[in-house]
Amino acid sequence: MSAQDGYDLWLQYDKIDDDKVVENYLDHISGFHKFGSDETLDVATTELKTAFEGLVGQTLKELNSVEENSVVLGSEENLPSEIRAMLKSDLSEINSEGYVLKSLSLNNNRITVVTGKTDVGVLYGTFRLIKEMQLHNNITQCDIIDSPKIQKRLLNHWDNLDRTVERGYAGFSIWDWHHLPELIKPEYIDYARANASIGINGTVLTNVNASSLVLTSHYIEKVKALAEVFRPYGLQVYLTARFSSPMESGDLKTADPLDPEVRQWWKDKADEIYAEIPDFGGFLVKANSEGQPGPNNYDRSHVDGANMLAEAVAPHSGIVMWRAFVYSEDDPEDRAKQAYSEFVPFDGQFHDNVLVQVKNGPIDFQPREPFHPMFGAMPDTPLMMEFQITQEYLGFSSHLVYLPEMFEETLDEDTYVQGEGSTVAKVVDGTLSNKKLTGIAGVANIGTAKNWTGHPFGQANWYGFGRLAWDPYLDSEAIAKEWLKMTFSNEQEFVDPVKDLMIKSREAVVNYMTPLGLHHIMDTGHHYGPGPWVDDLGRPEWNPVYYHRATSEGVGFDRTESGSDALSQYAEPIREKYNSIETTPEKYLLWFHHVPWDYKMENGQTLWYNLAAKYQEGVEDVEEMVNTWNDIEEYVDDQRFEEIQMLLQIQLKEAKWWRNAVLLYFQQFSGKELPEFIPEPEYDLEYYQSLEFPYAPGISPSWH
Ligand code: BDP
Repeated sequence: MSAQDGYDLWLQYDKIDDDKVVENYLDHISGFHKFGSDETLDVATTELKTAFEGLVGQTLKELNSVEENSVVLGSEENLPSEIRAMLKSDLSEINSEGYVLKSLSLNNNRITVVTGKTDVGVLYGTFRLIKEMQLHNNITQCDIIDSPKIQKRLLNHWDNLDRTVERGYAGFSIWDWHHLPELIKPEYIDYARANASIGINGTVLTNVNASSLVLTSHYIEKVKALAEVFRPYGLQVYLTARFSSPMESGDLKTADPLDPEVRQWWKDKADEIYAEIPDFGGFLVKANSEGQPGPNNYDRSHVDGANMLAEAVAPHSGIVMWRAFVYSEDDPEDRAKQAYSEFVPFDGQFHDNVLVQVKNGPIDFQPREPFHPMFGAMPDTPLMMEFQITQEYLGFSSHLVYLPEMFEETLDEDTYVQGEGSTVAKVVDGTLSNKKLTGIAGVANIGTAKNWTGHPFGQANWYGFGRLAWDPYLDSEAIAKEWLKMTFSNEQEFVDPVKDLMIKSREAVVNYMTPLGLHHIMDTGHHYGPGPWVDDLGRPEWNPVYYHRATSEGVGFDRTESGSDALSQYAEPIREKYNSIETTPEKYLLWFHHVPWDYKMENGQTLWYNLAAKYQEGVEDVEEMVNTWNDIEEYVDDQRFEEIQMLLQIQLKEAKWWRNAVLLYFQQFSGKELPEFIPEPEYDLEYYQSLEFPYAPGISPSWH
């Protein structure tokens, strides 16, 4: 097998090694004909040609007319009326970005039509046709209709202008600001292709801890150059807006959102940007959070701030994504409660073009969190989901963790706000409260690494995020399978075990890092490795001890009525169910309760025993992953096989490190022996506590 550096992602068009499949494709496709002339249609046909030629090894000719065995591409309005008539009812089922892929017989000619309401729809349909071939599916009887269920499907890059990436573990930022706008790198095009292939339609280029420099005309030129590359792929650009920009990139004395000059400054800025980039998406804002400036600095509210920006971009159909990731500096309230407390009272007050962007859970991208209680609690405000694709708290790019399994868990959770079945997915896709504007964002794991994401399996998280953004009801297992087939091999003997490995990898990381509802016990700052002992940072909620609250009595954060009462932010029956230790799902036990070490759990064993068992299980899960991978060597090229093999060894080593360090630490409180199934720890607690990693990746200068 030839060496692969992973650059081609899931868009690998190597020749299909099954002759029957190839023959079948050759029998049914011999050329293409397009209706319309548009740069998007051009990229669609170019992609189809490249894919076809690679997959079946024959040139795909452009035809002058519709002939037998042609692929016919064009948006609804450009299709000839007879084809349009045949597809009338299919076309009535899709939205503006959806597509129809259909085998038809036209004047006795067999054809395959790829159409949509717009050329972007045609592009998405083309990628679907290509995918069908990559998956070796039969394309003789195509009858596929699909539309995205969420409108704004965005990547959020936490990329700084100096090319460092906050929480980035795959090298530096792919945006080469210094050489823009003149130098257009092929990576920009391939980035856009990859996103279009999974339906991602927007990208926020800059870090939420924002620099106002990007709003200067010098940088707007550079942003414009990227926007032009991305436009044919249906990918809009967005920027983060630093709230104090009128004072920093402008020369105003204030950034007070109610000050007329400030409001005018933002309007002018928006006009300036839109004059260069007519399809600019809008702004993403982190305000009054972790030291970022915001309206609160002027005693104004989030609504004042968001609406001011919304007014500036509204004439251009832009949107504002206002982040709800806030926890106030002097509020002693449970951090898990703060975003809800601060935002829910504002329900219904934001302008129509504002989305409030909420992280999946109430703390911060942990290996497992219950869903954020804001979902469902603001029926009159469009809430946008924010997932983190980069693995800040999940082993960076050294650990294989398949995140779509986790995304799916959150999307499937029932908020019960409007009775049973009020899932988070329904809040996000707008169906629960009939929202017009909907969105979902994933914090990107992309960098200058040759394979984009560092860990080759990190690509699956980018891919899977895109798929779930398109349809939040998809099954993460099915996504894993298609990704594996497109990225590695169609062989069932490969796909089945590795798909299982991927699915199990999520619970594995929960087990070896934060089982039973533990959270935020990573070492502080870089968040690499365990640090449950850290207790000396400036703010209480920056310290892991704040989250686990271990004492000789027990461990866990009491969020019931007797504790912080964060539970009251959830609807019934969650509130009642989770209020008692007995009825709380064990996976959330220590998230909601402070539990005695001797507490007898469902299996009759104590909490201490079960905690140890979970850590051990986590290590064994990784051992199983190692074994599974070793068994599939023959299906993967040497380069990727060996890289993943080595990375899994790092993961195993670190899983053991987690188990040993955390259990030795908690043992001080439980006062109990380690159960006999825990191997003698390699080092003592003092050793684990002494480890320092000053150069762990992912800390951006915005934190210094
Ligand atoms: C935390 C990260 C920090 C981000 C912050 C955010 O540690 O780097 O700036 O979230 O989302 O997870 O704003």
